[in-house]
Amino acid sequence: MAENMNVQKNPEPAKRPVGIVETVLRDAHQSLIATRMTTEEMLPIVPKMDKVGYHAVECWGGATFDACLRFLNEDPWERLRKFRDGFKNTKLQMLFRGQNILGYNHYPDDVVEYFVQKSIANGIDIIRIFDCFNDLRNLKTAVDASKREKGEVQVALSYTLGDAYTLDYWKDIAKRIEDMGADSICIKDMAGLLIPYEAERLVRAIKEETSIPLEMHTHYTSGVASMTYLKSIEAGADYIDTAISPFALGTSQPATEVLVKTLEGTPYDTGLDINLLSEIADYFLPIREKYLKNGRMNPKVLGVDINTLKYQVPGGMLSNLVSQLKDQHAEDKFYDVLKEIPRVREDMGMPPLVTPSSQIVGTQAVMNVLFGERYKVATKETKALLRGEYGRTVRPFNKEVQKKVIGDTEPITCRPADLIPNELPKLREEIKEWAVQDEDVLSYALFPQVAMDFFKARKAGFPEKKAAEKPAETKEAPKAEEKKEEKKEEAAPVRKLSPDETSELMIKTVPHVLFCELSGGFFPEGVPVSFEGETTVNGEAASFTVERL
Ligand SMILES: [Mn+2]
Repeated sequence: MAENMNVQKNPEPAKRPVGIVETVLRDAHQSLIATRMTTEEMLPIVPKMDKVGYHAVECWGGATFDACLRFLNEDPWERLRKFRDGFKNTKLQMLFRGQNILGYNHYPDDVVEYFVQKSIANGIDIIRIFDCFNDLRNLKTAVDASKREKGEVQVALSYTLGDAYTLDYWKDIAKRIEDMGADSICIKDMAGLLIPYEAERLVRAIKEETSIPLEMHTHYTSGVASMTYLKSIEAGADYIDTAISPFALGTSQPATEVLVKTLEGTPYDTGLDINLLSEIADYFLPIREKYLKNGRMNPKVLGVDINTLKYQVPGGMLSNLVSQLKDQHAEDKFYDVLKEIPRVREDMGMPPLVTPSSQIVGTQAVMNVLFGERYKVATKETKALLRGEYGRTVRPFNKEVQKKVIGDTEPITCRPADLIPNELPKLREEIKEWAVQDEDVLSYALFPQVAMDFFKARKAGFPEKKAAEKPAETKEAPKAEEKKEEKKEEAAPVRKLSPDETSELMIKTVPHVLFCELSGGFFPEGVPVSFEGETTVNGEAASFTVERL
């Protein structure tokens, strides 16, 4: 259609204020300090944040749930209720991994529905729902449940690059999201791959195709994020995700104050008060300093990771590779693995690389290189993926590879959760002596072992909480030991693996290790991490602790 270039009736463009979604209470600290900010550190600033006029505050979901139970001895539901009490005027937003809820595998529909119901009942207004394959079948139960509970539904596209991901692909999926009944769409660029002019094209295309608001979510990892936001806004994006400056940049989001100032006096003026924002920044500054000092925030993750742009692989995934290869004394294989990643991704149907697919592809690539033969050994997750248990990918799986990995097993083509029976009644029965609130069954459904440890600690009055207040470097390893001792007393004896055995095991369990630590965000290189897990060795239960830099 030809544009009429001669008529310029509007000297002043129409106002289109951009909504700001503040991420400091969820994604920002998930990305920079492995989700370790405590409720106690968050609550004092809530009344001030409530005065800002954010479109929403993202404060729950993603890895926060897991981290509360696993590392902070906190009840995530209690945290949510405290936010709800404090945020009287601001919408609360959460991130929800479709049929994976806040965990790493698919859960039955009754658990998904009850989780949505309880999230909204405890204070969530907006639920952002995504699937790592963009398989909309995996979102349907969560979307329908959110609508039933009168929640605001945002469906997020997991952004990625590749031949299959054309503008038509994104337009089509955006249209289908609108048709599903979503209240808004989000372009979720978890890796920082979306460059500014590409973002402009993408936003324009989606805005042409749909009439619901569009939100942009990206990370600063590759250094382009604020430019990407600016081009997106000019092209029609309605909301952007930003983090208050002490928890911005690096693997986190662009800084809130910077975007607010940039848009000031333009048609996109957010209307937010820069002085109020700077008071909020003042509050978070000492918290940043604390985590820098204790090593939880590593200056390395605050810079630009150019590998993200060069290899189109999420920055966190590359640092994972480095540490996996180090563990195997095979750092010289780094470039072989880098070449193997796109091949594995292709074999697996070109999925976006986001939790959990990024870990599955990355680990399988490592194994293919280390074992000297592709798919000689396949992880449990690779097998599940090639059986169709994570859903449908944009391209078909490589038939030969599939055959080699799963043999004659018939892959599933239905929505994976159709094959998972409901289990709430059974779960309620299992924890009835420990539950103190309805929500406990949901914590247990997602993270059975972690939740059970939490319930026990809660009953005992959190004796470990004092120890947890010590600096990060020293606190977790001994804590893990203590927990294991406790388990030894009450359950069947569990042998603790030696460091050598653990190292061997690492290669087999890496996906689980990463699932727990990564939880949808990045695993910043150099951040000290400890992880405990259980496995079976020659049919015997064994526990292990992994610590690495
Ligand atoms: Mn994110």
